[in-house]
Amino acid sequence: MKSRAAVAFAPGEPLQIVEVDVEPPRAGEVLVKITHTGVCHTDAFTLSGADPEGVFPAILGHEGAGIVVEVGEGVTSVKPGDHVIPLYTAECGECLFCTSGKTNLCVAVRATQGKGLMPDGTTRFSYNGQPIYHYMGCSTFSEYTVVAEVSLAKINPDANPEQVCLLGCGVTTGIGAVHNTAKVQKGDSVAVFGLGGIGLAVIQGARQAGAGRIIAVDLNPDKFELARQFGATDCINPKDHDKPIQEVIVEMTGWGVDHSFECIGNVEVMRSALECAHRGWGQSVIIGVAGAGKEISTRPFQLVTGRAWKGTAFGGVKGRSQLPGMVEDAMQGKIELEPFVTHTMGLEDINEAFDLMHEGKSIRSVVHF
Ligand code: NAD
Ligand code: AHE
Ligand code: ZN
Repeated sequence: MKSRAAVAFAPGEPLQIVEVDVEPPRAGEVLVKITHTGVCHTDAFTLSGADPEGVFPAILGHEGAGIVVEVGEGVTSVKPGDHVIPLYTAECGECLFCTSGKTNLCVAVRATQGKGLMPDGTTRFSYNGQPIYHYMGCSTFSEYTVVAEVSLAKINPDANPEQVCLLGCGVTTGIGAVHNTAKVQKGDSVAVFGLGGIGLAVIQGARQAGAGRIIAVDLNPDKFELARQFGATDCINPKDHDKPIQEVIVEMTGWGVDHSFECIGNVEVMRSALECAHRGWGQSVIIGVAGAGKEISTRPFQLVTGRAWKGTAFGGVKGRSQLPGMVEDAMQGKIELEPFVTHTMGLEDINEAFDLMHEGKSIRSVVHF
């Protein structure tokens, strides 16, 4: 079948809106009509060429919502008409990781996913007879996409897709990082570096957890209003200080914060986030994705004196078993999504979503088909 899609033909170039060919779903696969997709910084990261797993030409996008159109052989958990959210972190329920009870990092389709391929090692997309790669097992920048059955969460059909698509990545990641990875407790202090969709979701999660002080950090002061609305108690801009921001936060709090979160993808900021954590027990969670070749560093003394460095993917959330409940939470107002959607646009204007992100003007742009 034909599908309108935004194709990344080469790194660093704007996406091109073209009509691609989509093959039917094979065994264990599902054809989904995407109705809405958010644009996450990770899409921009891969488009920039900094992603070691970036392959081109590809159809990016991994924060979508849609409706099942057709299922391949053996698919039993979804049927045509079901409303779904594609998952870049699959949940097969059977692999070593799924059965460990320790992680959401299912490996069922991860190896082929990282190569831009379906689990059988081929691609369902082509343009003028040339293959187009998939992206993060989702490729939500296409009106029709094919995903593995294990990469689909079935959700309440009454949910607002323009908002719940954000549970496909940004909001789930931030909230999940707070509850599943850091396990923030009532009264704990928190510092959040980077106030995009991820950082603001961390703030929302921290407030849900009953955190005491929530210190929000960004270079762009335009982000502070929404951060306060979500629950930040202090907003600080590193540009306003003549000493390292970790020193500022340690001075503000006495010994540092119980939990810090890096939501940017900047290895220097990752160091600041670790070093503003409380002596003896503070922990720092890396959420941001750093480019090829980047490495983190700190004095080992920072760890010797009790700080811990952690990381999280998709907020530790198991997509098929936990995301439907998060959609219900959003429908009941327990998770607030509306303020994240600062811009909406049709697929033809998707490059504007990337421009708005780079200019610091948007939190989330949601593209509709
Ligand atoms: P975004 O671009 O919307 O937000 C980033 C924010 O960081 C912006 O407000 C920007 O002004 C701020 N910033 C940039 N440099 C800064 C600095 N030096 N100090 C302070 N603030 C700074 O991005 P996003 O969509 O919120 O994504 C954030 C990061 O999280 C990205 O690296 C993305 O790839 C990553 N991410 C990771 C996961 C995961 O599962 N681990 C999931 C989603 C996104
Ligand atoms: N491809 C990159 C890694 C990118 C990465 O870390 N992705 C996050 C999700 S970002 C969503 O916006 C993730 O889930 N990581 C775990 C995984 O299995 O990909 C690289 O460095 O190769
Ligand atoms: Zn994302």
